[in-house]
Amino acid sequence: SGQSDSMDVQTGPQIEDDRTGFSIETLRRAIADNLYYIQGKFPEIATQYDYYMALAYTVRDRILHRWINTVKTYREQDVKVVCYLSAEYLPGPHLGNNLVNLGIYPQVEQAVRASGLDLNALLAEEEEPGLGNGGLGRLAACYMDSLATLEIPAIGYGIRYEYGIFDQEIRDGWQVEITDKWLRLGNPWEIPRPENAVDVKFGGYTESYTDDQGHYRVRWVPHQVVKGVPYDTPISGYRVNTTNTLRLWKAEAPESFDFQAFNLGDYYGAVDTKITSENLTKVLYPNDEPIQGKQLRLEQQYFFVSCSLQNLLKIHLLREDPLETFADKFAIQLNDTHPAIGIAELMRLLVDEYLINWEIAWDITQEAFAFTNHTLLPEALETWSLELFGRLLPRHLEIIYEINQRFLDQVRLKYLGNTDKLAQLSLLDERRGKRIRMAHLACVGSHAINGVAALHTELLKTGVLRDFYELWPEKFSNKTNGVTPRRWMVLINPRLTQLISRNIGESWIKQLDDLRQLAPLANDPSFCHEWRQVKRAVKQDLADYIQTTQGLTINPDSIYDVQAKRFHEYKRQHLNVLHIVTLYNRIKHNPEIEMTPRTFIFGGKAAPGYRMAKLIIKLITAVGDAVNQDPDVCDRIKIVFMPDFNVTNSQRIYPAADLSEQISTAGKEASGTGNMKFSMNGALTIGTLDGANIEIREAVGAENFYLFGLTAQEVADLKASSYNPRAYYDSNAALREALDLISSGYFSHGDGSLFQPLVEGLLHHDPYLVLADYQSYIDCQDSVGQAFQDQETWTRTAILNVARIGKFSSDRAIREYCQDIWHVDPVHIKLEEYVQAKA
Ligand code: H53
Repeated sequence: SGQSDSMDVQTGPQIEDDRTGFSIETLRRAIADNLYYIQGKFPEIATQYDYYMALAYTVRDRILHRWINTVKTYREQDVKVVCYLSAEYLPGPHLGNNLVNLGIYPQVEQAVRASGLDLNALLAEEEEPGLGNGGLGRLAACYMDSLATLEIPAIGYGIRYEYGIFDQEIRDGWQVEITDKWLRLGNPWEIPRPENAVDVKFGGYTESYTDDQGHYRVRWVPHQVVKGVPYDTPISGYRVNTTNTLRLWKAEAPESFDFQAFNLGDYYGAVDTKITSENLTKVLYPNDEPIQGKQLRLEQQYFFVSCSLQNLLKIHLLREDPLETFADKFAIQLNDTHPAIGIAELMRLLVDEYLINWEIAWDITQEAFAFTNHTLLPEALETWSLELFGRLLPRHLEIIYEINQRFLDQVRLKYLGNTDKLAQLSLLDERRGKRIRMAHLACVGSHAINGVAALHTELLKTGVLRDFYELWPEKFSNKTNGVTPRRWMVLINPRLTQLISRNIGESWIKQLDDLRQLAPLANDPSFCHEWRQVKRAVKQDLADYIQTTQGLTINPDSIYDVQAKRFHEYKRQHLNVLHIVTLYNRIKHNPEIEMTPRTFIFGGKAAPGYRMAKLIIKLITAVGDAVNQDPDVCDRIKIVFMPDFNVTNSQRIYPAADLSEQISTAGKEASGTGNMKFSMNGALTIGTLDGANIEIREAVGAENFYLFGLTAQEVADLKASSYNPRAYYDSNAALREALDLISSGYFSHGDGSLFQPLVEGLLHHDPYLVLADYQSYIDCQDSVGQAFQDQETWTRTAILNVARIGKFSSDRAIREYCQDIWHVDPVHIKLEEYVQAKA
């Protein structure tokens, strides 16, 4: 054995020890050792999963060394820490990403081969933590990656759901939900920290008392107490030592709580308390936006926020810092309104538990918190009924009343006698049966408020948050979303990564703007040829996967036209289907028609209770069944529904796409992040002027982007002038024919009623203007089909897309948050010698 052959990682003094060494032989021995001592297996009976675990622990050991040094450094240097509060995280499988970040992918590949195994097979064994629904949770994971890579001290706080987002199966063309038992075989990436458990109170009542100094105080007498146990997962940065913590809370019964019942012989009652406590973090609510206003959901939100804030205060006091400096040491980001209750909770902790006076506590709170809004859908803005809220969190209700009163006093001074303003700004919605508006609480309690794309931020300022913008314009800023190129390029598209790095070096992986150096190569025929070969190989991989998993043959020379995202009417998967049916009709009318072959690929889950979204899935699979078997068309059109779209499965899809469908109704998609992942992998976009599409188009150049549809302003105007979808149906023969074919039962074995709700909804309501955008979409798709015929130009355009996509790195987004909102700086982590560190 000897030194590692890749010393890219700043490893410090290296001891070639089985837990830290990077040489192939050391890694091989460590895997064998872990198989024996962790899995308790010998090779003859070991499963692939056992080997995955043995490898995961091997990699974890190398990370632990860095993690411990990181935690130590943060403690010793009294640094300011970013605290990202998010009810959802979708980190995806950890193993591959950690290999990339540590820079040990090649060595591990060889060590695994030397053990007679295949790294890809082991990577495939990992169950991903599906602790989120979609964009919001995945954004949190990208941001954790960038924070570590930029060496910013950060903790991500969230919930350790025992069951993550359901697994999707397709049966008879319908979505079926299967519970996600992701922890069944153990999780090598987490370390439980029961010694850091905290208690969280629920229900009961409040009472006032006068303390020794004669101060009026309030105490909360809860009905129930739940214990929060933290589980920590290391988040490594790319080729830096920084390894931050993702701390997820699990609910348990407090040991002592029902001892009385136990002593009295009420064994069942005591166990019952345990069961109800553990229910709290049992399952992720499977709604993307809007979320469901259930009591258990509010309990989850309060639970993880209270655990996290108590934890922060504990860390702060351990550092022997005075409470007054709390906001100098922690920047707390609210990922949407889900953790907004944290504002009332920090006030409660400071005022009731740490006996700080209200004004000082309020200054600390406002200085510490910042709020990201992620949606414009009015129905997605969270509110809670006073009745439910007061029953669960009686003290927080009082605190919110107090915050509101002081806030409205301020508003009254500014808008003398304007009662409309008061009603519009109030934390309480007095109309809809008295509800607490969490977005208003988040705005009032934060020093910074941001949207997630330029258009979205502008629409916030003129729409849902306009009154707050008028009051505090200086609080508002835009932070366009970004995604991490480590996972979304390097890990998932090694062929493209190698091609790029061979030509422009590796700096782009940390400085994505360096991809600009690819631009001149778009005119280099041999580079373009290699690019095409890479794309072709990646498309073949996906074709092979679809062949194996679904028995469906697709043509890798066809356009891979992909729409992969949650199902929602505003995302308009049904507009995509209308295009497919239109092409189908064209071929049926004229079987000899010239048409660029296309493979339409769909992926995505529907919220289990969202009937229309599930019906759209059924429509796609039904059209697929007809089209894929029809000998007239199946050489030109194929339809694939990829079941169970999650991080793992998405990683096969983005690299293979030629065309990325970003076709939401303008003004509805806050940002989108899948749009960025497709572009980074060389797909061209067909899209509306919505969310980050606008900025992607600006970046890559209008001539390299397929734009169609109404603008957000035109959408608003059309809706204001009583939109009549039926008129589009009446005047457009191809549209009429497509809708009529669906209504006729052609795709549903003659059952004309199956898709009626969908078709009738479009004809009579069409809230997302599918029919209004239909012709524009079809025309645009026709030009895409034409353009694909010219592979040279297409490739050049794809290369330019990648060359100009640098802005959409989450590193850029995180740098902006650091500068404008958090005011935090990088902290370099040096590795202490291992032996010394252990001593
Ligand atoms: O957040 C993404 C955006 C996307 C938006 C999404 C989102 C959720 O996934 C869930 C709730 C919510 O309010 C918003 O729909 O446009 O890209 C990250 O910002």
